[in-house]
Amino acid sequence: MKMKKYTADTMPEAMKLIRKELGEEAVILSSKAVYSKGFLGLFKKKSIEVLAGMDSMESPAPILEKPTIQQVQENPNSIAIKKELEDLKQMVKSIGRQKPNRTYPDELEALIHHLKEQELAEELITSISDELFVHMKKNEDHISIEMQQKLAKDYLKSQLETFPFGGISYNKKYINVLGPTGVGKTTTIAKMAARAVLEKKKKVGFITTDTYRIAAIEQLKTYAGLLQAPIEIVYNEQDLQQAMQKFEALDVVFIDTAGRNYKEVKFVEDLQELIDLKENTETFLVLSSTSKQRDMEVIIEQFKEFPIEKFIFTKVDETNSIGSIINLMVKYKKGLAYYTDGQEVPEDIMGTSLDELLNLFFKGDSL
Ligand SMILES: Nc1nc2c(ncn2[C@@H]2O[C@H](COP(=O)(O)OP(=O)(O)OP(=O)(O)O)[C@@H](O)[C@H]2O)c(=O)[nH]1
Ligand SMILES: [Mg+2]
Repeated sequence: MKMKKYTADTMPEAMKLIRKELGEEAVILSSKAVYSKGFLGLFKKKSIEVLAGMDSMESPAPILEKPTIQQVQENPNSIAIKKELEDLKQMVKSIGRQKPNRTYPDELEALIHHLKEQELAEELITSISDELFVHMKKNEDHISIEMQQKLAKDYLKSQLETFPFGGISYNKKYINVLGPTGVGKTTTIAKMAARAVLEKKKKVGFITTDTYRIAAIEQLKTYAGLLQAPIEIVYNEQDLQQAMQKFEALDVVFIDTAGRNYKEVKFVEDLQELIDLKENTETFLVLSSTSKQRDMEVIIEQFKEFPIEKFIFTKVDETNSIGSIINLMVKYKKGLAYYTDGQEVPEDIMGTSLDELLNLFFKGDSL
């Protein structure tokens, strides 16, 4: 067992030092606040002293032979030594079993477990855990589960509050909905359009560039029919220009594209040029929350030429972990327009606020 004392101004700083030197397997053995003497008892400076240890890999414990009964009889001190040896062995064993998170007290285990289950990014989990630990140390080693949740929420809030939330802003006419194949773009457009008509009394229209499949056109036509809204199918730039003219009197126009259109660079460039992206268009990137985070990152990179301000996450009903929503927002500095949680049009769509997202995130049953 390697042990070392660390001194730092704050607990997170001490933890950083310990992690750097001893690695993730380190365990905190004790911690206390120490005050420097100061001048005439004034200007005292507080720092944190932490004793950390870890089961050192470089210097394995010496292999000691079990004392035999004969030896015990021969040496009366050996009973005490044997007892000490056993204690030491137990200690080393239990440290060996401790995984990285065991550097935190047991009280925090349920919350940390929940964050892990939700697949929140490791850095975010570490920052939250450190904050909770510091709070505990300041409060005689006590922290309620409500307080843990509150502090965790506050931390995530501080990471997310600068990004835009909520659905369509309605200050742009065109809503460009991008995303890979099958994530639910067309279904989500139908949900958004229904809300625009029913709740906001907007005059809406649809443009689809998804000309690969008859079924895809029919799918959007069906929704347009239900809303008694016009739809234009565009095969080229000229069609698109004509459609935009036809829709001059409308308030909101949804543009649906097939995921695979994005493989055609020329098409995408034309589309971008035609629609005055900055002035007239609000662009959403649709991702399925059932996808692996790494795959979603590749997709986001693919769409980075587009002025995407907010994500839409679909299929939240089909997953138990939504940490990737938060991870990706933080990583790519994007907002969240909606999340969708089912196939029913128009019901299964939620225009979220930051608080609603965090409530959803902490709703899980593992807490
Ligand atoms: N469970 C669930 N299914 C959804 C949700 N949103 C969409 N879907 C389903 O996902 C499937 C694909 O939806 P589409 O809207 O056709 O997807 P798309 O992105 O337009 O697909 P392409 O046009 O082929 O690129 C459909 O079966 C939808 O009903 C959701 O929030 N939850
Ligand atoms: Mg589609």
